Amino acid sequence: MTQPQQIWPPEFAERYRARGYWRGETIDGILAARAAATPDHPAVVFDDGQWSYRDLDTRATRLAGGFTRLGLARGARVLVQLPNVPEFLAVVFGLFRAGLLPVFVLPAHRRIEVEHFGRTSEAEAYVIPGDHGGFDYRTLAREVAPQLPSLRAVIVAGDPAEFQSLDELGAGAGLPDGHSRPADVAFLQLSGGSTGFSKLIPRTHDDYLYSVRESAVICGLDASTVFLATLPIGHNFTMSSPGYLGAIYAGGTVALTRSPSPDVAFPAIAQHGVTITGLVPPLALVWEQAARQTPADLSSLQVLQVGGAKLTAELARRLRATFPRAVLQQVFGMAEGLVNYTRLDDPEDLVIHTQGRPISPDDEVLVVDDAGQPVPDGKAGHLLTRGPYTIRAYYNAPDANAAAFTPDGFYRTGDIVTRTARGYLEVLGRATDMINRGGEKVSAEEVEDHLIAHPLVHDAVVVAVPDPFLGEKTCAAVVRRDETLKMTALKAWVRERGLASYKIPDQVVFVEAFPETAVGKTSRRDIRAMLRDRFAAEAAARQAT
Ligand code: AMP
Ligand code: DBH
Repeated sequence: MTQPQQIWPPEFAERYRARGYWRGETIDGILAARAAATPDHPAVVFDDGQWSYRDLDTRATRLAGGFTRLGLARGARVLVQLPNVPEFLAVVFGLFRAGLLPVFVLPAHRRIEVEHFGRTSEAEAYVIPGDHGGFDYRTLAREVAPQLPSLRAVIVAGDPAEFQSLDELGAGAGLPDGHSRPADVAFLQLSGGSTGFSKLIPRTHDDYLYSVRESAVICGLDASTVFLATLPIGHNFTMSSPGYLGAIYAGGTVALTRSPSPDVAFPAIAQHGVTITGLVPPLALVWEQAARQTPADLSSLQVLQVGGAKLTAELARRLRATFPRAVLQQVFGMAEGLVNYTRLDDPEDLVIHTQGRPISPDDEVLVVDDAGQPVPDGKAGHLLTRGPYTIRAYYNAPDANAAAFTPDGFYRTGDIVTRTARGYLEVLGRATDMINRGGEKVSAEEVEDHLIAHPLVHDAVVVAVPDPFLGEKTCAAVVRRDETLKMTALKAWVRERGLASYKIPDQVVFVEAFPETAVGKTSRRDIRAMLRDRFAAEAAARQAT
């Protein structure tokens, strides 16, 4: 097993350093610097309290000591599956400080995913909440831990049962700075999993901090910023665009809410004086409706970001009307690197119709046809990119790397875009079979594998079908072996196999056979078209009655 690394060719690394993008800082070093400069400023505020920069820094240092005493050596991987609670920040900064690598598992992930991330990263520890959102993560840990031979410890933020208590881990002596290094990998993010399983994305302190620092400038952050982490805090958007790291970089405050729903999040905005937050489009739809009649005072909100999936022009217009004091900002990013923003002073037309332009003058963007030839501005093509904060390789994934990167190091994003003459991008869709279910990415292949494992399933193909609420949702076309197999049983099967519930097919359609291409392969394109027609016909029939 090789240590995670991320390597740019020397001439690129030299350029990125010479231009001041990579500055030789570490993420935990930024926290230490802010704690030294403004120790009493609130770093994180939550339901029933707040931690100053001094508090957060002290907790991180103590946890760094605790993790080290577990026997974890520099570079070891730690699964972190915490919700939006202050302990998340203490744990993550503690790991950075000890030179340990967090792997950002999302609270929605279940046995199959956690095992996959644990095994591919050879994780040595796993940090969970006790109960959260009506789910007991200790039960999950009991299932997963025996399958992960590298695992030494399960640590619980809450009642630990037979596991280790996070409070106790952070009660001993701290570990001083100096264990993390700027050019080293700081953590492993998760890809959306466009081909089968989600891959691990190694990001260095240097490259990530560049994107964070510039994001903070683009989004207008300063010490008066209060960033509300509305989406899951482990996600790349919430972490860095500008996210909680941007807020801390600027010496501002991170506010946390346990739920993104308006009845919880709106009072939190009013209570903490939130100035900026980020949403995915389905949540933006819910907020837009709730904001029309809320008694909560949302006037502190200066910037409302929407990203992760395509925001329709219609919803963009409505958001601007319903949140007139806030600037709407579109964010088109990926955990692999490249992030695009509409700028705060951009004209309405760009904010409504585009997904923004890249952070850096050194973000190289290519829009190419199927043969790899550049297409003119305004024409649709595949988005390829390379730059000072975009990875050159996934961790331990030679096959995926061969497919996802060009020989000269461009990342194939899988997105179909058009580019305007001024360099703004509009996202049209995905070339691959990843379904974007309102920002939650579902790999068709992964779900198909589970469906096909059912003894009564002959074959299965999962495709995206349009959904007015989520943008896309999943539909499984299934050729069954026996008519006794019903939709509910098939959904239950997928659930019982331990997949996150957002991956369970929204719809199941039984068909006699799949359409085929000229060489006899199953044609996803035709299945998609068939299902689209079928749903359109059903919708029309419903309207007619
Ligand atoms: P992930 O692999 O989970 O980091 O997801 C990144 C992908 O999400 C991108 O490649 C896009 O397909 C999609 N995405 C992110 N932001 C946007 C956006 N603002 N508009 C359209 N698609 C987006
Ligand atoms: O969807 C994403 O992955 C995403 C969206 C907005 C992202 O990683 C980001 C901003 O940094």
